[in-house]
Amino acid sequence: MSYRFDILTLFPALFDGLRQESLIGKALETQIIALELHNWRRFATDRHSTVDDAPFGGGAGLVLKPDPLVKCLREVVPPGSRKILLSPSGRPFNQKLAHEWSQLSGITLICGRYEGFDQRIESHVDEVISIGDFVLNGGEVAAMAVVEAVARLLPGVIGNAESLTEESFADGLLEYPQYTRPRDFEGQTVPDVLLSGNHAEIAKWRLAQRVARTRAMRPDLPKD
Ligand code: 6GU
Repeated sequence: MSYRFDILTLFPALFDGLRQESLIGKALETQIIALELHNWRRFATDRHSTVDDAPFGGGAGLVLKPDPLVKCLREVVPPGSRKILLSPSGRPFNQKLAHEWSQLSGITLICGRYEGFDQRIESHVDEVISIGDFVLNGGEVAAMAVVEAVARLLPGVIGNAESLTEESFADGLLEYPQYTRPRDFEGQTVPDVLLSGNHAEIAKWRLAQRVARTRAMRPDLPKD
């Protein structure tokens, strides 16, 4: 059975690039994942297929109407899929959530546009999620980030399972610096310890580098 991503979006063409991305593209081909796009504009009932309207109480911009979106949710979401609304006002997305969601049969990602959603939509979803403290024009780019983060944790998507357990956030520390050839690049040389062949020393150095980098770049993360 494929892991199923259902995406509700007014701009399905934005996902064309994601489908072609190498690892996601291969996972689609081998049917490890399925990516179903649903343009919920087709659930609008008026002559102009209206999906947004002026906010009660006044203010700039338009608000996404609840009726076409909720109708779409009712008709397309498969049983067992977690319904996730993408919004800058959501809870922060992180690696722990990616792991949690990778254990499900699938997730449904709801992408907004314009100024926001009618509040009553929230009662029809399981989670409201943001991918960071900045504002995007719509949830599509955020949805792609979530698809990648979850898909790469599924068995068979990444060849080397070791690269999953060693990487940043698997244990709350950022990654150690990596080097490849040449040994001297424009005067910047590879640290001697990495050329020493002493695996215990290399492991010690890498852990120290991870702690130092986490402290410097992310003072908000725990250091050990
Ligand atoms: Cl999920 N949506 C939008 N529109 N902006 C965001 C975001 C989501 N996460 C961070 N900024």
